Amino acid sequence: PGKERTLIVVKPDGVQRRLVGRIIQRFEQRGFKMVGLKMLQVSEDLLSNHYRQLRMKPFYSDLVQYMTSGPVVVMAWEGHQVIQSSRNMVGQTNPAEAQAGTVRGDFSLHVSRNVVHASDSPEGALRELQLWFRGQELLDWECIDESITCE
Ligand code: DAT
Ligand code: MG
Repeated sequence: PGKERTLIVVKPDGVQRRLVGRIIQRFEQRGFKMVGLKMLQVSEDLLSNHYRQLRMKPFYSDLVQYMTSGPVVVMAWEGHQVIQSSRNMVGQTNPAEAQAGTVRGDFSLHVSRNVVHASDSPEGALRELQLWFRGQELLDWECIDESITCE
């Protein structure tokens, strides 16, 4: 079965609060492999594409303002069922409903400042990885523990 890849974004509040290292650590310790990483200031263009299904929501303009308020850290992670597993690791959209042990459940309070983005489906992950990364920014490399963590 093909290995999945997903997009994780540490949002501006996560960067401001110096949570990047702890978020990366959770994905590393789970056994996922980082295949892309960069810091950037998001353009409204990219963001309106990324969140295109939310354009009609009442919170949309606040969401754009927040997401463009400062740098974000964008990551691509690879591994067995990484899309669903990372959604579970990130927790519910509303931090008040997110379980303890999840990123949102451990580090955030309010739905509009929920620290991290994770792709929600194989189609979404593919679309978002292509949107946020150039092909050559995603690396194919072998990690020596792969034959141990996965069959
Ligand atoms: P998720 O980020 O869990 O995939 P989503 O795709 O439904 O959630 O929404 C994208 C982001 O939009 C979410 O992380 C935070 C913001 N958002 C969603 N619902 C909101 C609401 N009711 N009020 C304010 N912001 C909201
Ligand atoms: Mg979403």
